[in-house]
Amino acid sequence: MADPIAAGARAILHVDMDAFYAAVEQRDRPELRGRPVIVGADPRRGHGRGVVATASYEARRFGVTSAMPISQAYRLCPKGAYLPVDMEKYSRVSDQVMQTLRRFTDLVEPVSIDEAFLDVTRSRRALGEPETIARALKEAIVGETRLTASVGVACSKLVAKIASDMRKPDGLVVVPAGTEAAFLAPLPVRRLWGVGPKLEETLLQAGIHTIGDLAGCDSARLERRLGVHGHDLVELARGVDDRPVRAEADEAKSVGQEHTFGADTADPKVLRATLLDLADGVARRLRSHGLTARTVTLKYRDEDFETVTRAETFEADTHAGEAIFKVAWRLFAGVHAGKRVRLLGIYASGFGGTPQLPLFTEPPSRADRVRDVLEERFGRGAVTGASLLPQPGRPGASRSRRRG
Ligand code: DCP
Ligand code: MG
Repeated sequence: MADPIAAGARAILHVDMDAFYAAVEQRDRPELRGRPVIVGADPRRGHGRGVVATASYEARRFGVTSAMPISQAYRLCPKGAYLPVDMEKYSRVSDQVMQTLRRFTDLVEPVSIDEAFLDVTRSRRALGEPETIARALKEAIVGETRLTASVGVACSKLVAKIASDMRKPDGLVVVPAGTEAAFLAPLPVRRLWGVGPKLEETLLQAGIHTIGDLAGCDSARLERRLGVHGHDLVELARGVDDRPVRAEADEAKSVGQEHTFGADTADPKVLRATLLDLADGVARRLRSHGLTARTVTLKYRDEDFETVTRAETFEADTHAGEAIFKVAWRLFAGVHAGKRVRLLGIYASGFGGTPQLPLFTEPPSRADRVRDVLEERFGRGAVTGASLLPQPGRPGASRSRRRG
């Protein structure tokens, strides 16, 4: 029998809906229940084209998986029901699920369309043990949406996320405090957060197959061998992960702008230009409110709907487009592994909120001032991305010519 999560530790839940798109379709079309359902067919391009977004568990028995070409799925499972993606509907259901989760705590961090972390440490007095909360939460989701979710309960995001995946569908896995390392040890290294295909290969070549192998490594030696991150990796393998659950409410206290691409893109020029444009927009909004910001947050969503946010704090407050872009670009470089990007956003927060020019920050650069004036006169869009502004000697402009 599992011990309850230790009283002083954090209680983190990871919730992930089961076969999400397919489950929504089976819910809405009873004739599809119990049948293999494959979502991702593109009716405009004929059923043989496109990739599988997801497959119901019945279809997975035939070997059909996400991201597989539809044509291959057809060969494996010719009797399946092939449906187009109805993004609007799934987004609506996703909102409903997130609302349900927020009844259990304010600390809900959605990470993709069907997945979220919750920190219920402070809900325990009112709602009971984390496992009790997890059961109530699963019931609430079924009650509100008639869909099932799998839940992992642990003291960290890393372990909770791996746990939610262990007994899908409709699973509940609790990893008691102190048993993280033992829980992780038999799993393959690729299950660890941050281990992509390239790093996996390097580790396998070094004879490190399981997370337990990794946990037993000397981090200094590993660091020499891998170049970087050795220490962090070994810590993660031992189940040490202090990342906080970040509620989206943070975004409300910030000035921000997002852009969803018409078609997902990996074109570095487009991505860079978009970030420049977003940084510019955020800087302009800050200036128009007389605000400066201390923290820049990048929101990044890839073609698989995986969403990450990364933040960095300045030494001094700023409202300059260039400074915001520089940080956003650095954060972007840290998360972008080459997948196609669906959405980018930049948020500025931690306001030095006096509605006047702050004393200790640089005044707006000449380029920023010029742009504000032009746009006030001619409207938004009168001036294009910062890199296109013809200002000789302006760092943003020359940098873009060099790298762009
Ligand atoms: N998705 C997609 N393309 C991918 C992966 C996922 O479009 N390559 C979409 C469809 C999924 C949804 O995102 O339904 C959620 O992704 P999950 O990885 O959570 O997969 P499922 O919820 O479908 O199945 P599981 O029960 O394994 O979580
Ligand atoms: Mg899911």
